[in-house]
Amino acid sequence: MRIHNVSKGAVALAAAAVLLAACGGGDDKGDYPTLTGDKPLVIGHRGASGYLPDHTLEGYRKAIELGADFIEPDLVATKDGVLVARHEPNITATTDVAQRSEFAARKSKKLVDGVSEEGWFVSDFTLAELKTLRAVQPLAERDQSHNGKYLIPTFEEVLELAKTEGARLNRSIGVYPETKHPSYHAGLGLALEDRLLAILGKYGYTSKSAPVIVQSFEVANLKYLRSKTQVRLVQLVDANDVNADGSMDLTAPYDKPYDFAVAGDARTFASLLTPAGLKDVKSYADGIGPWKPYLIPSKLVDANKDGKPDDLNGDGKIDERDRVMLPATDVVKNAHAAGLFVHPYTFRSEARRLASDFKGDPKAEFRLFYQLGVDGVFADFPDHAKAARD
Ligand SMILES: [Ca+2]
Repeated sequence: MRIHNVSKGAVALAAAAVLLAACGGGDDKGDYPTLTGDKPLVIGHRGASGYLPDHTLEGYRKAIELGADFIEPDLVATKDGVLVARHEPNITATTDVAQRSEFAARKSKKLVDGVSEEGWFVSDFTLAELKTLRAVQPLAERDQSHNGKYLIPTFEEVLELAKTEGARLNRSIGVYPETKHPSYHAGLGLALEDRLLAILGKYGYTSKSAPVIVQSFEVANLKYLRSKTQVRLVQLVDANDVNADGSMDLTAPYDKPYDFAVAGDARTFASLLTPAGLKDVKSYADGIGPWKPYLIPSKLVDANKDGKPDDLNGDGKIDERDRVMLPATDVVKNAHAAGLFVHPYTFRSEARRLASDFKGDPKAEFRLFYQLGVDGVFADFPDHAKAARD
């Protein structure tokens, strides 16, 4: 998923604490306000990306060690058609490729979903070439000490890790792959879906009970996958930003699934979350993965009506810490009524990413969303998600 300027989370914190205390008996089933009553899933977003570079076997292993139920590889295709785990086709920010003189000539400009990007792209490298690169931590505020150590894993290596770690720990470790930019990959002649299906088939992952959930921001590829497999599918729901008043900013190109843009379909991401939209999503998917402010928005405050947001924590800048949580929307309720589970993204624990309500405590944000009934959370710090749940 994209990195947004804002990210949110909290209102009835006291109520949340009471509710979860009532659930403290340790029963996994029936006690949570989820679709099934089961515990919400902890999904290690890009591994344990709060601690280690995104999409590395070391990061996924760390997520498992921290208690993640699922690990989440984003999938892109190499020049020779191998699915590997990277957040984006453009690997400039997540690898050391820019320092590799042997690949200097591979730098190029490409259109990804209508947006021009410059850098190094996975589709210009064979798997063997990609394996000579090393991952780096893309966020400056996070630990840079692991840069240059870890390889880019293939999707099969991620499935193997989940299988062997699951056997070793005697618990199910699910894998939650995202098909990244399906239309873009199809345009390169490197369509992701059949490659994904072939690998899942090799592992026998073809049914709803398989430890796999496939996610995408586009719609047509999910419909295609539904015609070929019964593994669980999730419709991701994005937006451009959140406005000062807490409403969603649906500015193009982040206003709608890219295949809708290509097809001239007027529906937006928000259209997918109306009761009618959710019913349609249920025809091809098992759940939704909305950006979390669709579930509980937050707003900036302007108490003195001077047209400028108030700096609530007085640090001289305006960010998440100056936002106040608003009441929850009906999205979780309506999704559950449609039979869809809800896995919002992305929960990030740094204090600057938490709304004022949470007072710097990431667990308070998780508790608010668990109380609302979400069925899982994409978390950069899976240990915090687990601690708040358990
Ligand atoms: Ca501030």
